[in-house]
Amino acid sequence: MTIRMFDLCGAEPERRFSPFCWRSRLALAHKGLAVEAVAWKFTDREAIESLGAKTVPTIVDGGKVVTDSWAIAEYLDDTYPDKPTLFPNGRAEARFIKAWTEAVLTGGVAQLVLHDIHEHLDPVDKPYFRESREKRFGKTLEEVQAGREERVKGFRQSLMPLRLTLRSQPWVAGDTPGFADHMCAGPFLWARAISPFRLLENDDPIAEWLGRVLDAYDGVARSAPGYD
Ligand SMILES: N[C@@H](CCC(=O)N[C@@H](CS)C(=O)NCC(=O)O)C(=O)O
Repeated sequence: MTIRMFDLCGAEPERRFSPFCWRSRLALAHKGLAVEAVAWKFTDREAIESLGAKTVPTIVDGGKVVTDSWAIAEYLDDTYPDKPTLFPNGRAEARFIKAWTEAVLTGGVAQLVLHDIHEHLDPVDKPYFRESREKRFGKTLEEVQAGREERVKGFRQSLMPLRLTLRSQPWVAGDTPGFADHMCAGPFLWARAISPFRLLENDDPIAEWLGRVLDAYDGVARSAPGYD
């Protein structure tokens, strides 16, 4: 049965940009499960609140609703154990990757592309996004993004743990990809979808790994609208 997944979109329904939704899209592809990725906007509250959810990704698998990208990954591995595992090194170590991507990577990317996100939203979503994010960051979207040409250097330095890992192995999870890769890739796929700004230098091992992520699973990420 096809799993339905509510997936954040921009003004164009095909432009999918949520870093957390990308985690789940890649996880579903890794499991080889059929998915209908339903375009969802920030202001479509009723569609997910009627399922008891507040954020996307939210999936519906038969009668089962699961929200939160980590909970979805655990659910998929528990429910479909005969498909390739998302946690080849166990869940405990993957939790560190989750924490690092949320504490360092996601915030770092947000500070570089926040206004670009706004520019790609449907007009109906723009006031909500501006108000909620300006409250969260304590400044305007334009102020958050200002000076990024200089600040990107510090961002690149903050990626050293990921870069060093990828110097000695092709995937964060080891010889083959896993949910650790999906979590690290989410923020880069987010930026790719909504911003022409270059986060990485071409010769960065992280850029090479990102190319592998884009091509993985029959190019599910590569074929999505974005800036290359
Ligand atoms: N911990 C959640 C976070 C999900 C999340 O924050 N999703 C955002 C989109 S990237 C969302 O749905 N935001 C709703 C809103 O801002 O109103 C997960 O891992 O799925």
